[in-house]
Amino acid sequence: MVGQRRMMEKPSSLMNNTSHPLQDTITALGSSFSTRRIHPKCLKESTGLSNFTKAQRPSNFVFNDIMGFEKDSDSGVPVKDVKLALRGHVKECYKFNPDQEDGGLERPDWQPVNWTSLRSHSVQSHISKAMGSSQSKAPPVSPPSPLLEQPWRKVSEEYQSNLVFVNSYQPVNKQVKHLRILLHGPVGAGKSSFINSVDSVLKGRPAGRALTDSTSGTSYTKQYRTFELHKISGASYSFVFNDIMGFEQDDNGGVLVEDVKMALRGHVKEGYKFNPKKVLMEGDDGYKSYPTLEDKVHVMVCVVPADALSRLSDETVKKIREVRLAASELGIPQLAIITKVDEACPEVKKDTSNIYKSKYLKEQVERFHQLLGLPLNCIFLVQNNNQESNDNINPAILCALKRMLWYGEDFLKDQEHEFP
Ligand SMILES: Nc1nc2c(ncn2[C@@H]2O[C@H](COP(=O)(O)OP(=O)(O)OP(=O)(O)O)[C@@H](O)[C@H]2O)c(=O)[nH]1
Ligand SMILES: [Mg+2]
Repeated sequence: MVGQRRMMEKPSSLMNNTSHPLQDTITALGSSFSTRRIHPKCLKESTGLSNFTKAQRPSNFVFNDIMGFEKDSDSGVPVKDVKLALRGHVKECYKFNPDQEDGGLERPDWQPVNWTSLRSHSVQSHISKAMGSSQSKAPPVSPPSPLLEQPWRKVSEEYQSNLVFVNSYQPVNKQVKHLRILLHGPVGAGKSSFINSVDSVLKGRPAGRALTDSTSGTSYTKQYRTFELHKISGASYSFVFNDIMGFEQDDNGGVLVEDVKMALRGHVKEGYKFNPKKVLMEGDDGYKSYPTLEDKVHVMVCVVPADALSRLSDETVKKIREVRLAASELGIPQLAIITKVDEACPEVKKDTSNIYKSKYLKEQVERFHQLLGLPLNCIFLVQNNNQESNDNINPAILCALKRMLWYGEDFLKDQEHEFP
């Protein structure tokens, strides 16, 4: 076996797992097979990782453990020696010599091939034999499910109560009419789409006021815009979204970090067209000199796409992090939504209600948590409502929105105490 003990962990754990479907078969292969793991001799001899060791078991097959390959050509097992091992020329406990380019094993160390002892019995063929047929194959072991049994965040159960909360939400702080949510993140992440998603969920029909674009590359949204959402009655909800230009990979395009910081403090006027080459300054047309609490951002949401999370450039991550630190300094709470979950996970594409069951997406949440340092309970998964309405999408969107309102409300309450 080429590799380290890690490769033995699977069969070993299988032997120790009495509920595994192959356990009966493996037990039938030898009386003490399932009770003995790796022979103590093997463990001792292979500690240095450079010996040719045989893990002996009182059954019909053995494992050979050898030194591992290493990145450097002058360390690790020489390929030639592995080839010799394949042909049975390596004696038990032979110490590999990585220094010799052509393979460390000289002719005097060769052992004559004993074809009888060398006959390779794969685990597979033993299982077939134990099953009574040399032709029959081992029963297929189903791969682990890509889904958790239970969702790690319950969004469906809370859908109705979240809807009631969002509909009736009013900021306690009477200095503001609306709670302001700023969306930022890489270009094409789904910031504008998220605004449409919320609008769609609340209207119960598709909505598309925030214009979106499907050709990725440069920022589609270029202006600072506030979206007030309306109820069927015509009244407006007590929160607004601010949509801004996205971060681009290189420094020549996309919104500037300093401009996002300006937006956080309420200095960016409605309709301001971001200039990727020039920071908004006091005295500029788009600069609001005396922002009120209403103009300031009350909760900041970073939007990132699940299907490209692993490809976010260092530069983009740096920009997101800089903005996060600026928000923290201002005491502004921060959340994140991971969009395009349907593109990243086929199980979710099939059925969006699997969103919080997907193991892969949970990993992405953890990855983003590590990347940015945001607490796990502040990161939400969302599929934007970019096609026809899909009722399974709505609970996750509302769950994220409710948390935004909660956190923004806490911030506004604190401001009430600071500026009564
Ligand atoms: N499949 C899928 N596509 C999405 C999702 N969210 C957004 N999109 C698509 O992604 C593309 C970009 O979305 P936008 O909402 O324009 O992204 P943006 O972050 O506003 O982009 P910029 O304004 O350019 O910074 C559009 O074609 C959307 O339809 C999603 O959850 N799933
Ligand atoms: Mg946009």
